Amino acid sequence: MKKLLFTLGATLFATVALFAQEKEQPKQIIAVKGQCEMCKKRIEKAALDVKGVRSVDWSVADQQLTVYLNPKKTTGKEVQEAIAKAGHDTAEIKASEEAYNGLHSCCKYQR
Ligand SMILES: [Cu+2]
Repeated sequence: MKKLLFTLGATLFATVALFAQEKEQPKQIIAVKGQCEMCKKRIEKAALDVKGVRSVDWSVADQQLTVYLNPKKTTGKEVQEAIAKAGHDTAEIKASEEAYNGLHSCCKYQR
């Protein structure tokens, strides 16, 4: 009985994991706040440094990052965490006060 329950649990877990993986899209468009070309470099570098990210493009005008990633290796959330660490607010993750204050004065976007 115990073994059966374990098998059921493992199967359920695998199904959920698979579902979560399927939900992660290889192309994602994420809102990221920034101000200038320097921000663009910083945002794109932070995103590209995440393992599994293939290519990125951030637009100053749209305040949006287009990212192509390998869903088996990373997630949009992970990319956002890396960008927030670099000082830029994203759709789901806000940069810490410290990270924001570390930005160049011309890069301090409106929050
Ligand atoms: Cu800037």
